Amino acid sequence: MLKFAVFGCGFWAKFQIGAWSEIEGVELVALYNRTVEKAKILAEMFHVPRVYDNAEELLRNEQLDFVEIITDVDTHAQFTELAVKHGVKNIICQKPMAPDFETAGRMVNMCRKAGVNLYIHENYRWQAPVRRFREIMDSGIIGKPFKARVSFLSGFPVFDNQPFLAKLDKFILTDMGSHILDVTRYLFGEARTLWCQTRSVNPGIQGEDLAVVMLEMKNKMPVYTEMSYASIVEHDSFSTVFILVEGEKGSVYLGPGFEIRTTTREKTTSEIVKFPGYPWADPNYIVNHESGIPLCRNILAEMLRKGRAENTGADNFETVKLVWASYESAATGKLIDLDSFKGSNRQQ
Ligand code: 89Y
Repeated sequence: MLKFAVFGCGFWAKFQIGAWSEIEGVELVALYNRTVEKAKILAEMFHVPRVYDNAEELLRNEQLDFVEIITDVDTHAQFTELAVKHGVKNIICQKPMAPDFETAGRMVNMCRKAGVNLYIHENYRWQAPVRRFREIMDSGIIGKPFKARVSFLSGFPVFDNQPFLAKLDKFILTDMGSHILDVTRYLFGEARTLWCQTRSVNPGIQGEDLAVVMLEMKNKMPVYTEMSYASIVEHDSFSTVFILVEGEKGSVYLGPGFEIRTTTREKTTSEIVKFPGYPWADPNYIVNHESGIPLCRNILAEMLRKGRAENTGADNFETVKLVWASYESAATGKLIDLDSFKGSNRQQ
């Protein structure tokens, strides 16, 4: 039985704890939140024995195999450092890893030097339709892929559940770009260059709510990605992603209703990807919330030395790099070479 604690009891905590509650072999022993009342609500819901409003006290009192940090992004580094100092050997941190590229780099290095495993709770690549999409693509039925589009266009009232998102200076690329660009890496490997444009469309929000990122992958594929919370479209992508990949022998399209359509010169076949629902999950986010379960299982397998985790800090740093290279490109109008991107020299 691995014992763990969760730091932060905001909107996403319920769903990440919900995912762990479906998994054998782990026990959530304590919750921390600045406002302890919020921790008490989740403690009651998930039968967690102890709550704290002091993170150091929690770390002093509890014997932990791992912690999961689900606090505001600005505090991820601070809680990571605190956990490292208290000898926690496995740290899972919510995406986006950090509020900027440099801090993410520091977190990865700090954990590496301390011999601590850092994992990032980045769930979109674990969504059932995305996993199935990759299986079909890898089966060879469409031949060698040569081009793709990864698209998230939504008008979902996202600020109702997560009002702080409207106050972020950097919004959609950090919030959704982290997912969309990570799915792009999961499906097509690393990128060589990117070029990005951003816009702010919704009135009254601080950051950008539209971004278009054009990548050239190292395997030479051009990949067009787009993300928006300003879109009024017939088929809203919330809370998944639509993907089209074209290959020499056909194409695969993941679209509305979790339907995957595979087209060759002979025919088009269709399958609807099915996955279970859970009482703790919000039906509007169901595919998103469900994906926490395979993600947590994968990290647990590595902690138990029974497998390799995909979402390591070092791996996710490559996604973070794409996010911040996109901001750099949007600000300068330049194509960014990713091998030489070391962060922005300009004042952000
Ligand atoms: O914060 C975001 C996430 O990770 O998935 C959807 C979301 O809740 C709003 O964009």
